[in-house]
Formats: sequence, structure tokens, C-alpha cells
Amino acid sequence: MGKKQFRHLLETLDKNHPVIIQTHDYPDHDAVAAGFALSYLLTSFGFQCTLVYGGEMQGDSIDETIEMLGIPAVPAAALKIDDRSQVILVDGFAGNKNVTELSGTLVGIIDHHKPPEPPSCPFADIRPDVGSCATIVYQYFLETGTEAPRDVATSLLMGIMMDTAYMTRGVGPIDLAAFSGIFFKSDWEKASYVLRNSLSVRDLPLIRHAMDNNHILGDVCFVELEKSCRAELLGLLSDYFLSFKEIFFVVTYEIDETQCRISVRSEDPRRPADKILRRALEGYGYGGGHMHMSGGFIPADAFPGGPWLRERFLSVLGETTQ
Ligand SMILES: [Mn+2]
Repeated sequence: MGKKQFRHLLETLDKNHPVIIQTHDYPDHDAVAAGFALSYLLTSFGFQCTLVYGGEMQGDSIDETIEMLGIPAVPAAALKIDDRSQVILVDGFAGNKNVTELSGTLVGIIDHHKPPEPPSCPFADIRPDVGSCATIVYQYFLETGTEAPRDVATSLLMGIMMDTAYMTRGVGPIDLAAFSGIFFKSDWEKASYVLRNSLSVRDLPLIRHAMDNNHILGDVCFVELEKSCRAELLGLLSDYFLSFKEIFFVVTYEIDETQCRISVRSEDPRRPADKILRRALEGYGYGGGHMHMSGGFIPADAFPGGPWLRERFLSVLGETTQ
């Protein structure tokens, strides 16, 4: 990847029109951090930027972060977007089911997921070997010699810590460099505190339900939730079950009136979470992510039920490890 990525982005953009920085829908810490930092950087270069997300914020710790750092993120539904706006997508791919289509023109994609197809917009900085999108945006600060203010640095640190599970998965050399470059410029104590305290006692009934409704088959664990569950908790439960030493692959799913939402974790490189999920949902739903973590959904009217889902995963996992 070239070292002048941000300069290319600046050359692509027109200062006469607004810039919309869009995260994937139901954004996580990394998407918010990448969007917030990019918005700061482009604003300092004289662009008029708005940070926008589709769907809703899906977790107590994201809400807390946005408030703590004063991140000006706006739901896309609440915004009238100028047709001449230049849209830059962070931490997601255009056309994916988790990216709301906005008016304006898509000019750029900054992402660390493996793209389903080559991007067709004028600017693309897609690096699947990087652990977080926050790291990629931090590179732009280095490229331009821009100092990240404390709030931006704190947000970037949270994005990196979250997507790499505190430097324990998917870490590339530039993630580590970004981590050490940002750490003492950020409020790392606050950042760590918020991330370490993502659970609420209000979650206890769901957690209890998860303890009683899991199926462990060999080193694969399925967790079925019938009550509505915030996306962040779904992921935290997957992480929790993955922390059992006998378990290498976890599928946590929640069924409500509109859809079955699925979170997958893998500790086995031969069974990548994103590929297995995509194959299991083929013809039924949509999913994406990384080798270690992925997420997706099946619309309620196409969902054949929990036992079907488990069978489906087991059959794809069986083919994969043969
Ligand atoms: Mn990410």
C-alpha cells in the first residue's frame, strides 16, 4: 500500500461540496473511531464534514464513548443529505447489507475487511491485513504530520483495542505502531475503563438465559437467545463462550420478530468466522467480518429456526475441516 493515501483522498475531494463520512450501520467502536478521526483530519484541511451512521447505536459502551468524547455522530435518517455530497465510507463496503445507501456520490472507501469485489469508487484504501480501521486513519495523521487531539486519540485507541481484542487477534505491525504512538496521547485509563465495563446488571437475565441455552458439540458452541439483545451484548456473549478452553468456534444468535441476528467467533484459522458464516447463510441471509469475528442476519420470514441454523453451521464446519 502506498504511503501517500491521504494525499490521494485530498486530491479526490472537492472543497466546494460537503463531505459525509459514513460508518457501517449499527456502528461499533472501530467504525466510530475511524469516522471521528477522519472527520477531524478533513475538517483541519478545510472540508465541511458530517459523521453519519445508518441504523442505531447498539450498545451502552458506544453511547458512553460518544458522550464522553463529544463525538458528533448523526443518524442518517435524521439528516437531509445534499445531493452533491461526497460520501466516504469507513469500516464497511458499499453495497453490503450493513451499509445504508445515502444520497450524494460515493467517493471513497476506507476499510480493513476483505472486499467482496474490487471497489469502483475513485478512492479506496482497503487493507485486510490491518487489525482495525482506526489504525488506517491514524496513518493519515502520520502522513500529514497532524497531531491527534486527546479525544481523537482516545477514540482511536478504543477502536484499535476493541477490534484486536486488546492486541490479541488480527494484529498487524502498523496496529502495534499505532497503539504505541497513540497510547500516552490518549486518556487510556478512561478508554480501558469504558471497554472493560461494557456489561450492565440489566443484562443479567439475558446472560442467565445464555448460560442455560447453549449447545456444545465438540469444540463448537451454539448459544440461543430468544429475548431481544443489543448487538454489543451478542458479541460479548460470543467472546465469553470462546474463552472456555475446550471451545474454538462460537455461534450466538438471537431471534426476534424481524430477524435472526448472528454473531460468530473463531480461534481456529482453518475455520474462519467470516467465510463459515457466509457459507452457512447462503441463500437465507447476509453476513461479513473477519477471520476471528463476524456477524450477520437472516430476515425472520426466511429463518427456518434454531435447530436448522445449528445443523447448517455444523455441516459447513464439517466440510471445512475434512
Ligand atoms: Mn473494524
